[in-house]
Amino acid sequence: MTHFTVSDLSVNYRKNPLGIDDLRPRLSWRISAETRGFVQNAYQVQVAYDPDFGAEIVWDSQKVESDRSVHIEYQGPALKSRTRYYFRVRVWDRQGNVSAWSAPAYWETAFLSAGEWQASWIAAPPRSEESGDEPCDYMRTDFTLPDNVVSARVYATSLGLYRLYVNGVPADDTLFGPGWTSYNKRLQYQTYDVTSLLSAGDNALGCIVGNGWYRGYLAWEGKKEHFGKTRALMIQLYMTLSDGSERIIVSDGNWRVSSGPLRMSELYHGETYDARLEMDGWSSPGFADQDWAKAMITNPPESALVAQENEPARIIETIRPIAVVTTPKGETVLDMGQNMVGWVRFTVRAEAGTVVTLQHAEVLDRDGNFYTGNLRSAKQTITYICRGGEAETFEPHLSFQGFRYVKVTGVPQDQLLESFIGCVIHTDLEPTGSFRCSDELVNQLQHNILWGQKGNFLDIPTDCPQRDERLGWTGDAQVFIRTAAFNMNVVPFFEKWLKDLAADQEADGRVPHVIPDVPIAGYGSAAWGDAAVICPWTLYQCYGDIRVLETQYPSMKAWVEYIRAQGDDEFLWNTGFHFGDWLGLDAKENSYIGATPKDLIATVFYAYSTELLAKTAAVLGKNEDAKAYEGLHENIVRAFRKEFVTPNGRVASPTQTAYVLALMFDLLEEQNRPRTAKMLAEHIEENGVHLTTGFVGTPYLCLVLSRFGYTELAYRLVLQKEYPSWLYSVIQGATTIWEHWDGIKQDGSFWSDDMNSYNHYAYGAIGDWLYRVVGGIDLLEPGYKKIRIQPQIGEQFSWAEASLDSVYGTIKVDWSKQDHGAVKMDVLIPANTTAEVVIPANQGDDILENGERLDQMAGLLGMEQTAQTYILLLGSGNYSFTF
Ligand code: RAM
Repeated sequence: MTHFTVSDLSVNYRKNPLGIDDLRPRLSWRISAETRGFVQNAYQVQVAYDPDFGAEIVWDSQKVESDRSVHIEYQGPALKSRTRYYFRVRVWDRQGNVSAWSAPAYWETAFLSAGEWQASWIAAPPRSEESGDEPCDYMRTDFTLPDNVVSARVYATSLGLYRLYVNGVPADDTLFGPGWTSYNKRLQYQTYDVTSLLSAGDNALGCIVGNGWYRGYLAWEGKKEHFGKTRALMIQLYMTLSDGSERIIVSDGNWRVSSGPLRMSELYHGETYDARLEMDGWSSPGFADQDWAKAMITNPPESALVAQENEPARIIETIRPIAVVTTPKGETVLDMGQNMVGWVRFTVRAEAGTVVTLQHAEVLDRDGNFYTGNLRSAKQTITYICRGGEAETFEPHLSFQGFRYVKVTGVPQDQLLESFIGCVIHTDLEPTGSFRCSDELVNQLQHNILWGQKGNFLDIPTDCPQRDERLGWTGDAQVFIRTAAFNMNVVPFFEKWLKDLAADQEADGRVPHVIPDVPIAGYGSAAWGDAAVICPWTLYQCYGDIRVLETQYPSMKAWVEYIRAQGDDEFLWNTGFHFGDWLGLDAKENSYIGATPKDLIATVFYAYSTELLAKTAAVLGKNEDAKAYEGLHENIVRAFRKEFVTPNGRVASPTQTAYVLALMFDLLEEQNRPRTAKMLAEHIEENGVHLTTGFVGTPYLCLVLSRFGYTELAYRLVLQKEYPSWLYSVIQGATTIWEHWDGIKQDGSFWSDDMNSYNHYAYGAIGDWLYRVVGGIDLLEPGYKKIRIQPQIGEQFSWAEASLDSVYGTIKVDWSKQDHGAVKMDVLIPANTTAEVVIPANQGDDILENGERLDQMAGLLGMEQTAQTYILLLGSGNYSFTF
C-alpha cells in the first residue's frame, strides 16, 4: 500500500479542455501524500484514445526519473485534429514505491493544420438603417439528421461578437465570443460540444452577431470600426455518426439573415431591444425564414485563426440589489451593494410598448443623486420595449456594464427588488488565493482588490470597465499581474494577451499603450511598454512554466532593443513620450504626471527589462544573449548612477517614487541602499505617514520598506485611514479600487469627470505585499517549487491567514498571537515542494512544532540560525509551530 495518490490532472492549466490547438500541450498533476516530505522521484505518463487505456497507447513516456510534476510537454507522435486524448499518470517516491494510476483526464484538439475550414464567411447584405442605430444580425440555417449522431462539435468565430443557439437554446453558457484579440492578425474560434442539443430529424442553428470590439465604438474619441467595417460569421458543425462516418454543416450562402428585436448593441452604450419584434422560434427548426435575406459570402479576414486560448467569459455569480433608493431628484435607483461588471437580468410585466430603461452608474453624488459624469460618453443604457402579456425576462447579449447603481424607469417600484438580478461576468479564471486578517478594513481592501480584478479581467486586462475606455492598458496590467497571480490562475488569460502584444509590436519593437492596439492611444512609454518583459517573467516566476518565455522571447528582446535605440546615450532612456509616475500626488497643479523625472523612471525600467531579458535568455539557454544583456544591464546601472545619483550616493530627485524604484531594482551601490531607505522612510514620516506615489511607485512602496527593515512603517501606511491611503477609499464605502486616491474627496465632491474611475485595479497592487509580507507566502524557485514562508508579523494585527493554490497544490500560512507574547503559526506545504520557513525568534527561544521540540520533527531537512531568526528547511506537509 502506498500512501500517495495522483490527482487534479490538467492540460495547459485547464481541466479536460475542448478545442486546444497547442501541438505540445503541457500536462500537470498534483500529488497528495500522507507523510511529510514527499518528493516525486519519477513519473510515467500515458496517452491513449480511450479512457481505459485498453487499446492503442499513443504515447508512453515510460518511467522518467524526474521531480517535475508540472508542465510536462506531450512528446508523442503528431497530434490529430479534432481528437480526444486521454492521459493518466503515476509517480514514484524516493523509496521506489509507485502510486496507482491516476483517474484519466483528457484534452480534445481543435484544428491543427491549415485548410480544415470548409465554411464560408457570411454577412448580412447591406441594409438601409431604419434609424441611427444598427440592429444586430440574426443568422440561421436548418438541417436534418439521422438518428445515429454520437458526437457533435461546432467551431465558430466572428468579426464582431456572436451568440450561438442550437435548436432554440444557447449552445453553452460562454459569453463574448470570439473574445478580443488583435483581430487583423489573430482571431480566435470557439469549440462547442453540442451533442446533447441535436436530435434526429429537423435541427437548426442560429446566431446573433453584433458590433463588439471589432466594429463598435472604442476609446474616447467617439470612433468606431477600429478593426473593420463588416460584421461576419463562420461556423462549421461536425457530427460523427455511429458507423464512424462524419457529416458537416457549414456557414454558406444558404444561410438566412435578418434584423430582429436587438436594435442596438454596443459595449459602451448598452442595448436596445424591442420585444415586440421577437421572432419566436427563430433558432429552432422549421421557422419560416422565407422573408429573410440570403447571407452574403464575404472575403475571409487575413488574420490567423487560432483556437480559443484563455478561459471563456461567463456569468460567474449573481447578486441581488440591497435597496431601492428614491434620490432627492426623485429618480428610482437600485443599489447592488457592490461595484460590479456584467449586467442586470430583469423580469417585468407590462403593457405592450412600455419602455423600460436601465442606466448604470458607479456612484451617487454627494447629494445622493444618480451620477454618470465619470462615464464620459459611455451611455451604459439598456432600453427594453415590452411585448406585453406574460411576464417577460431580459438580459443583454453582447454588451456589459460597470456599475453599482441602476436608474430604472418604466417599472413599478414594487417589482424592483425581487425581479432584478446583477449578473457578474468575467473570464472564468480559477480562484487560487485568499487573504484575511484581524483588521476588517484591510479585509475589505482585499475584497476591493479582488473585485477590481473580476471587473477588469473580462477577456483582456483592462484599466476600467465603465467609461469610454475599457482598454488593455499595458502599464496597469504590468503593475497588477503579481497580485492577480495570487488571486486567480492567470496564465492562459495573459498568454493570450501577450501574444496580441507581440502581434501588435511594430518592426522596431515599440509596444502600443493598449493591447489589442487601438491606435489613437499611442505607444512606447516606460513602465507601460515594459509589460512586454515584466508580464512573461512574472508568469514564469509564479507558475514555473518556460513556455511563455519561449513564446514571448522575440517580443521581449525587441522591446529592449527598441529602448536601446531611443536615448541620445545608449545606456539612458531620456527621450520620447512617457506617462511618468502617472497620477502621483506630487504632480504639479492640473497635471496627471507625478514629480519624479520621466527620464529617471524610463532608465529604471530600461535597466529592469534588460535584467529580466538577460535572466530569460539564461533560462532558455541562449547564453550569448544572456551575456550580452547582462553587460548592457551593467552599463545602464552605471549610467543611471552617473546621471541620477550624486557622487556621494544620494538619489538626486528626492521623491518617494525615485527612492522606491532605485531600491526595488538594485540600482544603487550596496553602501547607499540603507541610507536611501532611511530617506524614503523619513519622507513618508514627514508627510504624516502618507504616500505621494502614483501608478509607478505605489506597487513597490511597501515591498521596499519591508525589504529594508521598515515593515512597521509599511503597516502604518497600509493602515492609514486619512487621505491619501488605501483605506481612505474603503472608509468612503468603496467596494472596488479607485483610479484616484481622492476619487471622492473629503467634502464628498468628485475628482474631475474626465478621468475618474471607481473600478481601476492599479493601486490594488498592494495585494502583493499583503500576501507576501503579511501572509508570508513568497517563492525561492519558479512555480513555488521552493517556497519561502516568512510572515512579518505586525504589531497591529492579531492574526492573518493567506493561501495560494500553486501549480503543486495549496500553500497555506496562518499565524495568530497567543497569550504571553507567543505566536502560533500553521503552515501547509504541498507535496513535491520544499519550503524555507523563517521564524522570527531569538536564539534560545522555545520553538515547538505540534508540542514537540524541533529536533524531533519529521520533515525537517535543515536548520540555520541567525541572531533573530530560525530558518527551517522543510519538506511537504502540515506543520504547526508555536514560538
Ligand atoms: C488612463 C487609463 C490608464 C492609464 C493611462 C495612462 O486613460 O485609465 O489607467 O494607464 O491613462
